[in-house]
Amino acid sequence: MTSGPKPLIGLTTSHDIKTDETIQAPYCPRAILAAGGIPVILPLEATEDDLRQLVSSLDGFLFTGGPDVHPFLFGEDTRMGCGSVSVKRDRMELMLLKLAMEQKKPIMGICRGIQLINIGLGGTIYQDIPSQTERVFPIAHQQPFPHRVPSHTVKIAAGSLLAEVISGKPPADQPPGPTVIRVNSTHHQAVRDVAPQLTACAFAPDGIIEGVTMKDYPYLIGVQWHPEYLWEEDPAAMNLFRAFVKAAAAV
Ligand SMILES: [Mn+2]
Repeated sequence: MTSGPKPLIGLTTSHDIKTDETIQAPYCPRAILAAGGIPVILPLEATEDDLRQLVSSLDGFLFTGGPDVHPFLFGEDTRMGCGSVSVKRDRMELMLLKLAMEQKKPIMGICRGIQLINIGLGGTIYQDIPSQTERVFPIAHQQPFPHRVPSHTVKIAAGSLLAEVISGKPPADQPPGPTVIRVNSTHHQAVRDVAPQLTACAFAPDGIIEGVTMKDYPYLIGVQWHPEYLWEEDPAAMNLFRAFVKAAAAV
């Protein structure tokens, strides 16, 4: 790691719509700390001016997992099978995404995060994978066992930033062909139409998109799985946090 001050990583927080409390599970903050950054939990009620100041002051932004994104935000009515939403969180995160991108700050998205980024840039998502897709071998994207145990494979496109980050090696040092890793899976929604500026670069065996990157942007990676439950034992998951924190340190 660098010897200077540690990069400050802003994290979006969970919102319990029944009690209106914000909740922060410790897994993402622990992973950021382990990767050499300092996690900073962002307030749900921050105004646009507050967020602009936070974006200027912090070095990178992690869009964390959480509930479904409201379908109106990608131009759809609410379909049967859609889950609960937080209007407050949708609003805050879309504002944060816009401001963070204006200042070209490194961005990472996890689960809801990849979907939110895709929607913010004009893409769509499946509101409910099982009822909206036909798959020959339907992967259990809501895995039936604990999050720390991987459940399906993901194929990562050769030459993509994600392949480089996951392997920790530059493209020239990677074996030819896609990189295959084992990931966990706790989602019933997923990226459907990829936003014009994004590139899908990771896929589950049933074709569901599990990773995106953005060309012509300093650093943006979204993943559909949850590396924050895997990094202690899985070098690929640790590399995702390390590369993000390193990119934030370089800002
Ligand atoms: Mn999955």
